[in-house]
Amino acid sequence: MIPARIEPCRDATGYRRVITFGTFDVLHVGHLHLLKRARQLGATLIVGVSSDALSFCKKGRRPIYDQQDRMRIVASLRCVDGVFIEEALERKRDYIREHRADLMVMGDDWLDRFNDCADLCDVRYLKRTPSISTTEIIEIIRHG
Ligand code: C2G
Repeated sequence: MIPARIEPCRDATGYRRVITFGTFDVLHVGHLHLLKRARQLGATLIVGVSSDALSFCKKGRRPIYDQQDRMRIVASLRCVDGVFIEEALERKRDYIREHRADLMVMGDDWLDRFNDCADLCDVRYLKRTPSISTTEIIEIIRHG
């Protein structure tokens, strides 16, 4: 994991450590909106970036950018305090514990999929940004 730049300090309304997960391949504004909103909910945002192997399992294709580059790009965002590799969807509970998260945020395309973690931290699903996805971007680049 790339260490957090800022030491967490809980404010009166927010969470201390927010965690989220994703492939973040060919980063676009949908990703950015999700990350910024997640960060606004807490003092620190930690992002689990899916490994190339996990990404292949989820999407059935190799990501355009490999995991190291996707990690570098996400880690360089001002709203992100730390990144690590997400090896498996089923390891959510381990990651929440390892990173001492008190809130997990996901887009609502994953609605209710991770409710079993609610005994470890709060779980919130944010509205997905409409009309944009990496898959669509790849299609447009391929076929115009
Ligand atoms: N997202 C969004 N709006 C979009 C596209 C994506 O809000 N138009 C959100 C997704 O809902 C997700 C995050 O951005 O919360 C990352 O999206 P992906 O890279 O597509 O992530 P995904 O492959 O769905 O991985 O453990 C769960 C996962 O690893 C999620």
